[in-house]
Amino acid sequence: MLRTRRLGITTGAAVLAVSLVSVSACTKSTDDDSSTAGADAGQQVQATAGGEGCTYETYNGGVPKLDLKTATIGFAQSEKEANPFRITETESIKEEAAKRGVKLVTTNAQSDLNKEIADIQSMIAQGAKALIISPLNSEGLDPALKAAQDAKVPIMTIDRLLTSKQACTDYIGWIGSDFVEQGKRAADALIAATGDQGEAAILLGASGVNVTVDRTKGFKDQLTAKGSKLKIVAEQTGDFTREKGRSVTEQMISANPKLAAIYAENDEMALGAVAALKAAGKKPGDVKIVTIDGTKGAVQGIVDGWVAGVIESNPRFGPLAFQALEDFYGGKGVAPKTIISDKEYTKDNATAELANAY
Ligand code: GZL
Repeated sequence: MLRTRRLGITTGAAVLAVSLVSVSACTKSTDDDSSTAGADAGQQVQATAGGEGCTYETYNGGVPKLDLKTATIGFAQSEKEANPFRITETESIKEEAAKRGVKLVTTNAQSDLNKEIADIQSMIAQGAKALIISPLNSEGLDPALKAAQDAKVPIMTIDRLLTSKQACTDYIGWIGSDFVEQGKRAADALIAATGDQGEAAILLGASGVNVTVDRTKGFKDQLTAKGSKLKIVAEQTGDFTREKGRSVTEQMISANPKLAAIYAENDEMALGAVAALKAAGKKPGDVKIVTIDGTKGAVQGIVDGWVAGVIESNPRFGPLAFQALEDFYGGKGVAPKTIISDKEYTKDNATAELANAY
């Protein structure tokens, strides 16, 4: 069952480009194709159908129907909120819950997998009847998933994907970015910024996360597809953190004095790299950096000349996550994958678009 929702439909494709001018308008009717022109800027969403929509009746043999106005919903955040991506993601969930009058309880695993498991188990014990989870890793949440299954508490996942688990069995569905596409766009931006020449390094994201795998795959595949002359001389994880991004970059520029380019798999690592370059006496633009997220710090880095390009990874999942829960309990069904669209910041739009960064 493929639900249209104010679509600019790509006919014949399994992917529907959904333009939600105002998410609130879509909570009234998801089949409504009436215009809500003039509404605040919404989100461009691509819904990959990939099978029947999941409902409370079909999920894992059926779970109790909830009224979102009276039930308690839990949100499990994965990483510590030192990263604007995490801060914005949590804010988006809280704001949408408040807008809908939903009772929300939240936890933060502080980047510790065992704590995320305990957080999920404790929210279930406290009476959460449905969960929105941002997984820390793509594997390893099994004890928490089992506790939720045993308690018949359905889970909507956002952000990172539980790669070996099944939609509508282990979790309702997943909302996130196309991370492979992000890597490809980053490669195009780095090729343009460097004139497609010189030595390049990759600051990899955290290991055991599909985001890292996909952003790396997309980047390398695109370099190959474009016959790029960029030479990757180093790649090492910076764990998605600023501190490690800085220390790894210090090592990379020391070992590769001719380094001309860095692909950072998130902005926190990119800003760590900028700090390392500054400490090494480099000038803005000496080393071209392309990064992924869309934080204010990184986009300001474009304005200041330290960063060549930023591919957004949109963390504003709140409206879509609660719309999914509404559709799950309302019987319209939830797609296995919903891909949120990401913008791009360049030297041509960074100043004008800085306000939209997070
Ligand atoms: C992407 C998310 C990534 C961000 C990083 O959905 O999982 O994790 O790009 C964050 O900033 O650490």
